[in-house]
Amino acid sequence: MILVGRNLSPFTRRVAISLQLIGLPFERRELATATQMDEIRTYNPLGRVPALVLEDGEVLIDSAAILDYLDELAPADRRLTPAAGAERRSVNRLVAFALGAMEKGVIAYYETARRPAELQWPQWSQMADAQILAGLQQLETAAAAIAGDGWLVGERLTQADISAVVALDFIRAVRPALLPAEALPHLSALARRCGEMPAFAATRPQPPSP
Ligand SMILES: N[C@@H](CCC(=O)N[C@@H](CS)C(=O)NCC(=O)O)C(=O)O
Repeated sequence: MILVGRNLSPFTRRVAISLQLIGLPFERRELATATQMDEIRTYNPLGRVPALVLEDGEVLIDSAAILDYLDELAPADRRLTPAAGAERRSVNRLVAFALGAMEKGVIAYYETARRPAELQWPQWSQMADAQILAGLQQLETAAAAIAGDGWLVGERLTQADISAVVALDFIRAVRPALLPAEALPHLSALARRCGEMPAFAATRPQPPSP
């Protein structure tokens, strides 16, 4: 399989980490949306990452759809989202907060770093920042309830942990001023713990160049 997209894209990174944790081998095409859109369109007509090219050439798009397929391939004890029940709903709820923070992070980053200064609308990025913080705060509350070396939902690491940590790392990379070092201590502790795992360490995003 070939994963298209860079680790700075949190949607791509959560797929990269999931592939590694499930134990599925894959190659990377680290294409950037800002400069390599034409090539990205050859995989996804929308010009978005991630895309995952399967062995037979079929191309999956959108991280949620890709992760849904990866869970189909995973042995039961490596599924990242439970197949049914209360734990599935809890994972999906936390993932929705993480995805919301990621989406609003992309918006705030584009508005403040990519849009020409004279066209920027500060209220727009401020609203996005408030939504980022609201999403991350929900993840912090869930992380505060973790006992010891536990996980956000159930007895083992799930997509909730992956997406929560990826969201936090992404916001720290693209909106560093939004989160002082002491902010979100429980979520940060979870991120440090995950950061020791090769799948997270090897995909850590670099802050974008100015
Ligand atoms: N819902 C999509 C979001 C993907 C997304 O927004 N990707 C960004 C990169 S972080 C992108 O491709 N942006 C370029 C664009 O939308 O034009 C997913 O989960 O895969």
